[in-house]
Amino acid sequence: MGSFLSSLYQTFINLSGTKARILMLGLDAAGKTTVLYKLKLNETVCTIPTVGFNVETLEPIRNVTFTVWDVGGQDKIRALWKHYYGNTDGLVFVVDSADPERFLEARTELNAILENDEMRGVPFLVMANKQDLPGARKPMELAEELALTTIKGHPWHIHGCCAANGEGMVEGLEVLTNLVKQFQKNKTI
Ligand SMILES: Nc1nc2c(ncn2[C@@H]2O[C@H](COP(=O)(O)OP(=O)(O)OP(=O)(O)O)[C@@H](O)[C@H]2O)c(=O)[nH]1
Ligand SMILES: [Mg+2]
Repeated sequence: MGSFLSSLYQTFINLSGTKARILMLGLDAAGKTTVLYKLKLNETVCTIPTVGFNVETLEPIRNVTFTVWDVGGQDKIRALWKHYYGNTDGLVFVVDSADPERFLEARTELNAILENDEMRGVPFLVMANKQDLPGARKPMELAEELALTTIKGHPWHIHGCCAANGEGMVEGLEVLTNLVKQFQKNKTI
């Protein structure tokens, strides 16, 4: 009976599609807002540093509808990030792959986010952004700089992308849809 109900539930989810709340964070100028509007409008918008947040609902990716919260990353407003943690199904952490001087800062911020109780078990995607710039670190190199393999309790994936032309973003999010579905399933057990 239990497995019958569970497969019925799965069928329902598959038919209706899944909705997920995605939080997009990262240091200032990593490219979060550029990512968001490239995904939403397929346009490269001219951004200014975000004070506060932008929120957009995207077209479904693999039957998952992401509502993405892009929160400003300047140092003095990072204290506000925690107010967005509640009910997060997935984190997108955007990094400027061509800015090695700030990798340690990015790593520290990522760890602090993931250690918060409200983010327990939340899967994350690192967008290794700005792959078009000379000297940009490849995703595997960036994974090492951010010490991602030492992070416990959070499924993750890293993907190279370029928000300026859109390359790699959807592919990264496709992987995130699987991690988010698993996270949501675990929550209902
Ligand atoms: N070359 C290149 N530049 C990019 C890319 N993505 C973003 N940028 C540029 O990086 C700068 C910062 O981008 P934003 O999207 O405003 O960065 P942000 O992460 O939203 O910054 P905050 O709102 O301050 O947290 C802008 O000049 C963008 O045009 C990329 O893939 N390649
Ligand atoms: Mg922004």
